[in-house]
Amino acid sequence: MENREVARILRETAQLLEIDGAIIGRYRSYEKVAELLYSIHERIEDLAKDPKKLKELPGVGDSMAEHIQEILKTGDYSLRQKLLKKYPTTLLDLLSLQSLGPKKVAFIWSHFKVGTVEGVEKLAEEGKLRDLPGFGEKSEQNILKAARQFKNLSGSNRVLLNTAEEEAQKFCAYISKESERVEHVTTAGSFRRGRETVGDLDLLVTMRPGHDKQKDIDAVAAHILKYPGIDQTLAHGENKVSVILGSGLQVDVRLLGEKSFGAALMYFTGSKAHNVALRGRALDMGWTLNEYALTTLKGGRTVAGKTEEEIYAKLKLAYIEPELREMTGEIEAAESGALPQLVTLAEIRGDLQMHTTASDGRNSIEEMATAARELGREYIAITDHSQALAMANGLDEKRTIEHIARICAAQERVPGIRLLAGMEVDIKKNGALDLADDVLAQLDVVVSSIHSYMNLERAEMTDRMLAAIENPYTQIIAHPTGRLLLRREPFEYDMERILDAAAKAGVAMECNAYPDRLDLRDVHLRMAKHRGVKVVISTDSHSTTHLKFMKYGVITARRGWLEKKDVINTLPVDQFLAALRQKPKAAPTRAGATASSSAKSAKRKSA
Ligand code: DGT
Ligand code: CA
Ligand code: CA
Ligand code: ZN
Repeated sequence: MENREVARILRETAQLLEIDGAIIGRYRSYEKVAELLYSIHERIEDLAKDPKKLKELPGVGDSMAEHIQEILKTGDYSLRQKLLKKYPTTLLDLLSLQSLGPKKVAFIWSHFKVGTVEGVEKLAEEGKLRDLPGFGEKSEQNILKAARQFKNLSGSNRVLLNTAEEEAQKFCAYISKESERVEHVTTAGSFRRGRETVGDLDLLVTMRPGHDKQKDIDAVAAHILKYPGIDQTLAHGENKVSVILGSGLQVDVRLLGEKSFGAALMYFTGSKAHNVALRGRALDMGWTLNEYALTTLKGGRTVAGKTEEEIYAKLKLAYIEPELREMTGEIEAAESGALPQLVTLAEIRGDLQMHTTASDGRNSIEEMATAARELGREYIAITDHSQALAMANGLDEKRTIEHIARICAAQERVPGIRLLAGMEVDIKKNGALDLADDVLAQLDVVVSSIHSYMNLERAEMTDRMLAAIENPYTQIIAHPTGRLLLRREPFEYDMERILDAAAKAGVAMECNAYPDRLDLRDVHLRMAKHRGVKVVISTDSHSTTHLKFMKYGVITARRGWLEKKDVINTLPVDQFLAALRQKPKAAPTRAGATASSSAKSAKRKSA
């Protein structure tokens, strides 16, 4: 189990205890350990192997250690389950609303016996919350807003791209074991188009030539239905199997002969709107297009069907990459030869956001550098959090200077990849940066981002962002909208003004590749491109295992129509550094006073 999963169970227990009227010391003890688990770098699973080590953690005594062992062993905690028998499970949803703490939830529960998000939304709409002690009109509005957001975000069963990919890989590998009959297993649908979340997974199974009779298809279908990951079978037709996996993800599998492969792949990749346009185009040309083939209207002779490429060619269109098939101008562009040459993962040379044990990462500078080098990166920026993010053990000025020196020292030990000294510097409520200018001046890369006061009004948030962009030390804005997919809405601000300002200042916008973020998102990246804003795709890794998330950022960039020239971390390191906004060499107030040294000498050495 991950630390955060254990922490979630402890935190929920604390909240339920508070609602239950437990004394403050009791629920606080759970809360404190939950907070601790978010901030330590060791895996709780590893610590728990040695009971002594577990009890060395602050706030963990004999009984808490036992609770943690129970959670690790059973995946849940008996006290939490007991409390959930007393109260509706939906109270946990209510507790997850940012504007509702346990006190307010408890009050609403005892007063109205309302324990669901819908119920609270209704109370807020009817104005029944504002007069309660400790609520007020503003708080009622916030609760209403949070309830609506919650419904939007969680109302679907969509999953993140990486979750879908893990499930797809396992299932495809299993299906491929029927190797006598199965030629290829290919993903289609929204997953192939690289949408940020996936509703259900669509798989295409092609039968080997000579093995596409119904009895072979039936045999493969029978094999598929024996997949251990299946929770429930929804449908089993002639050439279709639909199942629900244990994780809740639905998978639609189609089985067909290789002659139809291109037509089927095209059809099941979608999007629906793109398919409709292609079918209309085929009709205008005297053909019909379906999942089996492109055929003549009269006589039904097959014109194309084996590959997508030949179908697009017959329709007098350049090949359209799956990421572009959303009916946002791709057909016109394919017609006139104006499709972009989309950026590829192989073109990415650098990764400009990652964390180490200095703040909230799991691995050391050297471990991150070695792992990035193995993935073929030519340069990385180590960007730990700054002091305002106390929860993540953010660095103040003194620690930042020490950290720069450590990055330079690590460079000596990890050749073959250039290490840039960076920081992910917090943008404060007023738009100021969280580190002093003379320290910012010494960094190779300043990445600025917002992690607090995320619910500001649109005008205030716009001004705050503009101030951060206009700060001469900001070079990259990280995860610019702050959204967390399926969990948190983006900040409210005027994106057009922000992008105009970024273009003018030469500040790069990040396409954060972390699968929970994908921020900027596709449509915003396309807006950025139109304005000539430079884009950097970064993983925001908090462990070496996250470095491979780069591919999700690239997919998102491709959905934003970005080309190699739009993404500056496709450049070799020196050109990349030159493409960044050039920040003042030293603080204007203390010119020359601190122009260190270590960062610069490292630059010379590894060039
Ligand atoms: P999702 O699953 O909500 O993330 O999105 P998709 O695009 O994967 O949608 P899905 O799974 O319903 O269908 C997969 C593809 O199959 C879809 O992109 C286009 C095609 N398709 C499915 N049903 C129809 C249909 O009734 N008409 C047409 N033209 N295409 C369809
Ligand atoms: Ca789908
Ligand atoms: Ca589907
Ligand atoms: Zn961040």
